[in-house]
Amino acid sequence: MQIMDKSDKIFVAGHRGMVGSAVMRRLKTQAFSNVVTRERAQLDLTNESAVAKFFEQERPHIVLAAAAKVGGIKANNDYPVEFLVENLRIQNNVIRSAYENGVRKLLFLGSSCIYPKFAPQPILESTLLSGPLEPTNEAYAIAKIAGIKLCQAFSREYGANFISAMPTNLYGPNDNFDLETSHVLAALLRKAHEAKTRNDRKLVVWGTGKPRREFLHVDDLAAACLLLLEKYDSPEIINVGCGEDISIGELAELICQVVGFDGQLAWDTTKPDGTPRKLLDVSKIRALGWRPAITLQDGIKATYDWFVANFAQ
Ligand code: GFB
Repeated sequence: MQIMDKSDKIFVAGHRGMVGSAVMRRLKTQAFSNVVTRERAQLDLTNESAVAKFFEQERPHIVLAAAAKVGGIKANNDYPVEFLVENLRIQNNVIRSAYENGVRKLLFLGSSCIYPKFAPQPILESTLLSGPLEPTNEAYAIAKIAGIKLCQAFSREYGANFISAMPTNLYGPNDNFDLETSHVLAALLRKAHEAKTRNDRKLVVWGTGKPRREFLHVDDLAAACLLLLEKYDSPEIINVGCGEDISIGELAELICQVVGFDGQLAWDTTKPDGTPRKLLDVSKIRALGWRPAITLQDGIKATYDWFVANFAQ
């Protein structure tokens, strides 16, 4: 077991994103004093030589690999080339340079979409690569699986302490609220807010509303990331979720209630449902003593407040 020192140099890749910014907040409250970041304009993580040079100069002790091209079901389905190529480049550059520059520990973030479309629920870590993937996010999932396998290869071949966590569907401050590329929770918050503002009587939700998803507030994930960096030293992947799921229809109703939109829901079934259910088995991380602290209702309220303060017109 390897305990982090508060003065360890920690590189957060992707610190402006929803996950990276939550990790930054958490590192600050936990008094980690030596955090390194780079803006995208200063360091292009898809550029192999630029990443190598950055690692040679900075030589961080710990790396949190939270940089990725991410998006909701539509973006994933429409742009498989970009999701595959960009994510492979970023993770190959970061993981390899981390090893070559003596990084003591690296945490790679995957996604629950790496599991087979029809994996038994709740999904055990051991079901990875036991069946076909959900087609709408296959490219992203393949990239993430390659990242996991690269961390495991560095661990097996060279003894690196590179671990991988699989978060469930995330939401929270700094989420993407663009309706074409966002995930469902952010999209529905924005749609409900705008429908309320315009006094619409109808809110259009994609798909049938039947798929079930598990939602975790990103601040809970950030706490899990720090715990894993401090306590988890196995190359075996580990799930991070709240252990409960909800249908998209129920989520839409909850969001309308929080936002105060009292019109009707309408279903656009020309849009894909995606995987029918994605609920993680979280026994492994629970055994390490981690529990999420934010209920879905409270998390949605807090995210709506953030959206109103930072995004809404
Ligand atoms: O969050 P989401 O885009 O991603 O969609 P996935 C979840 C469900 O919500 C799908 C429905 O059944 C959507 O059809 N949905 C309803 C909507 N209304 C909307 C809407 O306005 N916007 C969006 N985006 N969805 C993603 C993967 O899958 O999950 C990624 O594509 C990633 O690879 C991420 O892993 C966590 O849960 O289906």
